[in-house]
Amino acid sequence: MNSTTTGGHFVRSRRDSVSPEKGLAWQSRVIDLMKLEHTKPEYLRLNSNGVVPTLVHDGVPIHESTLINEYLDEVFPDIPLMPKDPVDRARSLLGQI
Ligand SMILES: N[C@@H](CCC(=O)N[C@@H](CS)C(=O)NCC(=O)O)C(=O)O
Repeated sequence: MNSTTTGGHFVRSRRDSVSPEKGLAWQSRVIDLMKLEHTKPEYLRLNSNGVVPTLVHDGVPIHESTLINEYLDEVFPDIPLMPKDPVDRARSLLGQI
């Protein structure tokens, strides 16, 4: 997957990873909250809310964890992150709020 996720203040040592859930290759970009990197203009251009995480896929930034999961399931449906059953999906989404 040609994508970049920005996230968290915990430094990842590997810059290229494969998502264990969906088997997609992705590249991590660390945003250090302690250094207020999430408030810098270059990050705010990706995520105007100034919070992590942000997914950048094919040059398009997407933020909000729930929306990122829904996007990934729609674009890469082979291994779904969310349950197919609407009730189970609603319960899962409630757990993410
Ligand atoms: N609703 C957002 C919440 C994101 C969020 O609050 N991220 C925290 C880290 S877990 C953050 O970036 N905090 C920095 C700040 O609020 O200044 C989501 O689910 O993506």
